[in-house]
Amino acid sequence: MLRFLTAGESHGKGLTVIVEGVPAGLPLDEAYIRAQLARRQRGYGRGGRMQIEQDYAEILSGVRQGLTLGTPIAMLVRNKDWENWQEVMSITPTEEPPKAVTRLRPGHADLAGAMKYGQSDVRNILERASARETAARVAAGAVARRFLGEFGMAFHSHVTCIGGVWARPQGAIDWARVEESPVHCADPEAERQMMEAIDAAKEAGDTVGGVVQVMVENVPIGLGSHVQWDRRLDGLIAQALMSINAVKAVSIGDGWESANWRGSQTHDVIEPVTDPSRPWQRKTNRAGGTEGGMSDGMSLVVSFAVKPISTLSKPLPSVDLATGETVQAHYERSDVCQVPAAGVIGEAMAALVLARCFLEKFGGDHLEETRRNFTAYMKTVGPRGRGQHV
Ligand code: EPS
Repeated sequence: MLRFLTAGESHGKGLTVIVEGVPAGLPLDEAYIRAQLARRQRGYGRGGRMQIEQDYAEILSGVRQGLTLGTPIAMLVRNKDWENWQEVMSITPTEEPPKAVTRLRPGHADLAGAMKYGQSDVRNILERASARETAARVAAGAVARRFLGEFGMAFHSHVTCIGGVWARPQGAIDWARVEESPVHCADPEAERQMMEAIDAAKEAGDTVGGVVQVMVENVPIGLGSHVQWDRRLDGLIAQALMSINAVKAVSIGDGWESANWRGSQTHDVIEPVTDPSRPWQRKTNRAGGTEGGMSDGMSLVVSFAVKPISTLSKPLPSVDLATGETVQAHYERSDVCQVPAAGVIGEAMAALVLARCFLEKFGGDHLEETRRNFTAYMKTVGPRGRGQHV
């Protein structure tokens, strides 16, 4: 079973992550993980922090001579900004106690966290609630992605909306263009308008959210299961994406749109196979790659909505935690738009869920054992009349 845990505060020494359950024999290096971390840092509308950091995950364990050992993989992403926060974030008490953050930000974890954990300094909540933690998830996700890449799976994301501007990409998505795009968007016209929306929000001291679509190609049929609620792939994917900071909605395939359609317009017709490289063929992929809680052999297509960041340079009215009086919410610095970065985090979370389901299906303590199991299974997949019996 693949699992991972992260630790670390936004302005502490760094973020750590342990990924357990990766089979032995997987080629893995820091450069591969670094490339994913760099993608997370990019995007028009990010704030000052990303100028300070150059995220790098140092592998501390679980890899030897370029190959995983099957042991827990521990990684450390140092916070460069720690240098500026050593007093405030000191592990041992300082002579002068740091000034408490008390001006609650509507929309952040400040209020509920302070109540739940009995804190009078909101910093004790916001440091961990910060989306800085997602750097550790992307490092873990890079390991999962590297593993699934061995089986042909490819992960992408593109931004379909920022600040009410919707992309209308024509035809197949040009992923190289998306990577080059400052807002990770496939539609050049929408890209321009999205950047204008970010500029306008910045000018107004405000923030903008949007929608990202994650796509995973070559997902084998049969990951997840229909037999129990907590084994359904769609449910696992939704939970993982919803757990990303600021995500407020998840839609698989044409999930939201299908509420308006009839069944005959919604479901993906099963066709006789004309492409011999595929065991099954569907006319459309409105289901977004899952049916009955299992992958159906089509690409996984999931969209999720990211709300605008709650730290505003022109803060909303709020209440001071210490005095109960009306104040302006706390502001140090923030991003105006984090939607492109959310896509990279979404890819990482999808990879972690899919790797877990993949290992549940195929097992294997060494990559070659997993590969044998996978290859044997794939030979059984297809119309029974083709002689591919289980
Ligand atoms: C982030 C680091 C944070 C924020 C952002 C995400 O750094 P800092 O708080 O030092 O500016 O830029 O987090 C938020 C916007 C938030 O509200 O928590 C990162 O590494 O992604």
